[in-house]
Amino acid sequence: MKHLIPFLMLAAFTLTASCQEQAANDDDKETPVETPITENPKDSTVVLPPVETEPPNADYKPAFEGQTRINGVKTETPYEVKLIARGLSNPWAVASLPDGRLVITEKAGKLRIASTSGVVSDAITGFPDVDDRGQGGLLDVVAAPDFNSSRMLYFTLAEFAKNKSEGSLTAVGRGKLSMDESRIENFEIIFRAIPYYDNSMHFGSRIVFDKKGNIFVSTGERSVMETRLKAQFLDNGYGKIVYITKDGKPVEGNPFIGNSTALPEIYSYGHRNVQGLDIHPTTGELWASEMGPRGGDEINLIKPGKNYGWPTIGYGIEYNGNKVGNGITQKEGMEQPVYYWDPVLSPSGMTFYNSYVMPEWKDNLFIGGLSSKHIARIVIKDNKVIGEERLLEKEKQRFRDIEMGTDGALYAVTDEGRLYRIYKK
Ligand SMILES: [Ca+2]
Repeated sequence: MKHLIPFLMLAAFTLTASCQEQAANDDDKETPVETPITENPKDSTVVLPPVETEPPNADYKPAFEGQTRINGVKTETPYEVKLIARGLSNPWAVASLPDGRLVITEKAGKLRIASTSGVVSDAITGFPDVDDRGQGGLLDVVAAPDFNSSRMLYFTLAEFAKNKSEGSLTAVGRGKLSMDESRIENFEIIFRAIPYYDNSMHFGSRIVFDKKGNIFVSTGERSVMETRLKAQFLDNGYGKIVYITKDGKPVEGNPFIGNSTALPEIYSYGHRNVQGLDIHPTTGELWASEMGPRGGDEINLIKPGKNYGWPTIGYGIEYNGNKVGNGITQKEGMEQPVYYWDPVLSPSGMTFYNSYVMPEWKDNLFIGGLSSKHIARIVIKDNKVIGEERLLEKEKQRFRDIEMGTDGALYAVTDEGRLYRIYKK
């Protein structure tokens, strides 16, 4: 399916193709026109050099070919990028409602609903006080699978202890969107990643429903040396992915049920700060993006009971230049990332693409990059990464979250307060 083209020809192709990604027009708020689908799926036919050209932070070697710096790819289907809203206040998550509109959290503790043309509602209230210092706040949101009848939305947040001096933790809460869409009713916490800790870092915090109607939630290890080691122990909620029912209870069959020293909600462990989660549309498996230290950002395929290695193994170094721990990248009993970046992507929210609108993107993974200021398009085949592309680099935004809309468009929010729509031209 793939064939190599001489690089001289590639240069010409790249120049033409780059014009497809239009500069966003800040004043353009017109309703986009939907394009009827007339074409068959295209094969990815072009193989480019790796998108990363900067030197790595660490001199570690990958565990297998293609684990980092995979060849570049370029989307051939013409698409357009529109800035449809701006002025959001630190949006952290964007998620679809069944009617196609979008719910967007703002870190300080507000929710808004946006139309696909970018008309944004007033703030929806009804949340408890959140710890919005640093990386905390009202974080992820997702609609319950039965939202049309239940009107339930699920959230993650940094929840303060009753005594605020004890700090905060990653919690999962839920509430009902009132009929007039002005407030969240009967908000309640259904899960807490214990214990509380008083800092403002590494809350993890993505939430995703699976086909059974259960919930995966990621947590962080709270960053400091004292807490990061907890990622390797099962008696706490730090650096984990948990699997819970819609009522916050451990799912029957969870891997550590029956282990008296383990929390029964834990599904996987040894994570640093997983800020992206989604379920592969074809395989049904859970994938995660994980923020590493300096270098060492990862994509992981999550399996029950597995240890993903942090802080014992990894491909990054400390921000001060030291090794992390003993500076090893592999250990028996610990999972290798499917893919890693050095230097950083700074991955945040992510979504698999699963619409007929852009057949070329089917089952591709789109990950928001923070310090890297682009969206990474990752092509996956047989659970291996086979291509990488950078999207929206020209926008120079910190991409916090990305969602595939029910209309087959991609929607992305940025720390700078923007909402983008990416759609077939
Ligand atoms: Ca890892």
